Amino acid sequence: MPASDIRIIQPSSDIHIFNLPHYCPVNGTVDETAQKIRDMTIRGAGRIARAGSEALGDFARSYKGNDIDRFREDLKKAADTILSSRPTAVSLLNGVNYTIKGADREESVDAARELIIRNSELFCESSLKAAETVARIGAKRIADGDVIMTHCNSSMAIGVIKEAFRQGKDIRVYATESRPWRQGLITVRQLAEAGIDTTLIIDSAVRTVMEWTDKVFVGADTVTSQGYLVNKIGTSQLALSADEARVPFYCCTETYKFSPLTIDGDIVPIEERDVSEVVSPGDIPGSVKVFNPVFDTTPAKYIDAYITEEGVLSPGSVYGIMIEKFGYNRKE
Ligand code: RI2
Repeated sequence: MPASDIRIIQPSSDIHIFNLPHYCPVNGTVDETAQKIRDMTIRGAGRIARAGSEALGDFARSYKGNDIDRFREDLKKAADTILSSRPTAVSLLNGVNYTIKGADREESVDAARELIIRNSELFCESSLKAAETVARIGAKRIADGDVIMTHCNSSMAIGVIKEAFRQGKDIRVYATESRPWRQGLITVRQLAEAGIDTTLIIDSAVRTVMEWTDKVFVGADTVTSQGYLVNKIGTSQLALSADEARVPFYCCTETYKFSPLTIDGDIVPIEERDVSEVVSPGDIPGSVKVFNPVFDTTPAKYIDAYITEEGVLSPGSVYGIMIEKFGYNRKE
């Protein structure tokens, strides 16, 4: 059962599962985008942040009306709608905050609109640029002949692996299935399409395969001020197995997945999704409970480095970068 310092959140709506989408053009209304994030048509910590930011940009672009007070109220509702879609990845919160930053100081709807559209474009551009930088930096940690393990479907980890391969390094990759959503199938498809020697493993094969793995690369949903990693359920098992086998464990992440809220003591909420993702009706007796947490926490001591657009960071240096990027607004 969950440890006492983890808060479990249940999604409120029905969930459509097992369709494994990995790309979806956004351009939707705020409600449509929030729904696509909730049902995981749009997924991945970086992608949901850009989708949320773009939806707010579209909200501003299509806003009718000239009453600035009304605009601020509607903007807040739109931001809250996006934020309510998934609770764990702080990328969504940081993306939304970046997009609406300064809008409350504007005195006309036109000025606020322009600011939000510009912020949204800047956020999406800098997010994609950060991904390129992380790929370039991370690829240096991969040597010719390396056997790599990755978990779930992280565009950041995949970017690093693909960049190393593009540079001509001969690598092999083991990718976990990542039950229950099986995002690992997206990963193996993406790696195989790039021409990389790829093997799919079930989640419980991690410890066996770790024996001949050279390095582990995973993504992040949230990184705390203590340098702890919150990522797809099962990540901590990879980290423990890697530690036992003396295999370096790297997390590839943009710094907007760092959570400034954790400086002030906030606990990262861990999403729990519907039972139907794990079992079908009739699979098990009705008296059996099902626990389906989506993410877990890996303590800093199991993480060799965070590979970010600001460079390769130790977990202990996350706090300093967090203060630099987000400041610290203590809640009194
Ligand atoms: P990128 C995913 O969450 C996985 O936990 C993955 O490691 C993380 O987002 C980061 O993804 P989910 O949306 O930003 O599948 O690296 O629950 O693509």
